[in-house]
Amino acid sequence: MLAMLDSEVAPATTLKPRMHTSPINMSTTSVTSFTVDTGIYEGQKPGTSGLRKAVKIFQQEHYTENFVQAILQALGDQLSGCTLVVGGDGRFYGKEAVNKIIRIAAANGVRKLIIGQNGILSTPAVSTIIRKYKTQGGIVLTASHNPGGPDADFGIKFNCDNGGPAPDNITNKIYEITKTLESYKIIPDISVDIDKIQNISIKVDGKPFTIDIIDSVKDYLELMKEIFDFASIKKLLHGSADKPAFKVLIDSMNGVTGPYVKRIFSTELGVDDTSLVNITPLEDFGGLHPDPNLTYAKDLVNAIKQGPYDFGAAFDGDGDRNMILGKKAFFVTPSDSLAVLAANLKLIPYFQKTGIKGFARSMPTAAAIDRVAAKYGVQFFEVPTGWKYFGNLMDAKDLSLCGEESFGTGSDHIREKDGIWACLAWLNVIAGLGKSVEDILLDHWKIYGRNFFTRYDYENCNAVSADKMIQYIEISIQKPAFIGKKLQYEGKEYVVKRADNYSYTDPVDGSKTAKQGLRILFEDGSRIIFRLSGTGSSGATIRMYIDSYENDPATFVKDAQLVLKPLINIALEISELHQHIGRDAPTVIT
Ligand code: VG1
Ligand code: CO
Repeated sequence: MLAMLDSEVAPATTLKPRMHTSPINMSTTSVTSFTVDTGIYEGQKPGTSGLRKAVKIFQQEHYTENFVQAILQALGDQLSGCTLVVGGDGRFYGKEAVNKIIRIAAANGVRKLIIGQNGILSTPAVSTIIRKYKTQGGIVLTASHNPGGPDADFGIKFNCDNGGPAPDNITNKIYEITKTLESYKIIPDISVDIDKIQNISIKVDGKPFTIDIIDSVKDYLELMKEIFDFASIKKLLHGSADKPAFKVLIDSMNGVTGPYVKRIFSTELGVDDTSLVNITPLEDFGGLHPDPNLTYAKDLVNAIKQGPYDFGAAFDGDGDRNMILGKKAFFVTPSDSLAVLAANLKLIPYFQKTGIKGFARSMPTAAAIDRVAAKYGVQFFEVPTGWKYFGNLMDAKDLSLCGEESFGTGSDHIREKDGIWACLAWLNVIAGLGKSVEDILLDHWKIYGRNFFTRYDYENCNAVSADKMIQYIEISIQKPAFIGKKLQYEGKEYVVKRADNYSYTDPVDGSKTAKQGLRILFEDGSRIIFRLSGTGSSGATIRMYIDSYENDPATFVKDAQLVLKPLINIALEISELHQHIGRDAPTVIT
């Protein structure tokens, strides 16, 4: 258990902060900051998307405080007098963390905090608010799709002033600070009712400090209304004289999107409340694993299979992921979703205004969007896994639309992937094309061919064995004789064209990121990819990605698992996965 290592380091305390039990009258208050000596916790290293650990790890004395102090110190010159946005996905420990951030930020010279009511802000909403109010950044309290509750996970992520997840140079800086931190600053006296929309100003060490508790939804809703054609979506959803109503079922999986879904789909678009499920954010997500895929969003899949619905969508805990389904639960892979949106982007008012600057996908994402980029002559980028790698391209105005196979889709309207945005984008496109989800896909494949894709996840593996397996594969695929090798399974043959450990040079700032996944590329464009997850909180998760292109229309309607079976088996053989980690089957297949 990797995570347990952290708790073995007991920090030294010399001063315990005083705590008031009831809120003090903030309007007249002037308070003074304290310095608290702390000890160092090992392993406060942000992964693919922030620091994610078990709640019990974050609850250790000074653990959360240390990390928050490190984030603030990493702001350097920007810290004094800055404004930060704070909010999270509503999971257990979130409110406690917000209060700690208020006390620590105030003591560190932050001038203003903008906080979502109840501590609730979806990840895309944080990005929206940072950009709209031009703040110096934000702190997102989420472990995204990881389960929540006292025995599950928590997470803290820092977003920069462009609204995007901190890039590697910043997260490395934060980590370096955690390794030498001797103390943090705090004002133990501050206690704020974050459930109430209000504006509070006090003096901290003689300087003004403001807390703005805001409506969690308002700014995000306004942005969505600027981007999409709400009138045509509304017409689609309610039908007209010649068209029946288009029935949707939206599942927030008890995550943060609940209040957003209610306001956008019910209040604005008039969708019946019975078509919006799990829309109350719960601290433990009601025991759900809030990850929108065919395994964890089974209830939605079954309801759509059996019900009268034309469309289904689900979102993850913090609202940045999405899954799109058509009638009878016709599944749109995230890679296809991205390609279809790319091909139809001009139907969305926002892109009519901004134009289409470029497309991008993460390396393991199937190459379907590459074909759309080629057809339209739009510039295209491939980046490592993690949304932070799209940010520079967007800031440089080189990128309009991007996505990841892990149910992440988004655009340059903000600097995070955006679940509700993807759902609205699909509805806007469907309204424009006047076709079913399935027909849109079938027509798309007729033009571009189909990239079959699957991802096998082996969760909670022994970390040492997983590392050994990755090393083993790397050595095997880098032998010169591997190139040109013919790999066969049940009569299908694939010829190795190239194999490497993926590395990326950011075209905007030239920064290099190495060892981002082992790739085996075949002559026909098919790919096998292995990488280790950077978002788990214990043990190791191995991800195996398979991408294969077919242009024979007879294969388009076939089951992906069937079409990909030869490559899947070749991948299992090359990696000797069973021998290394003793698993016969993956935990999750997407
Ligand atoms: C996973 C996904 C990656 C995504 C990341 C954060 O990372 O593969 O594509 O960007 O989660 O998503 P990893 O390192 O576990 O493969 V979220 O919605 O959890 O913020
Ligand atoms: Co997420």
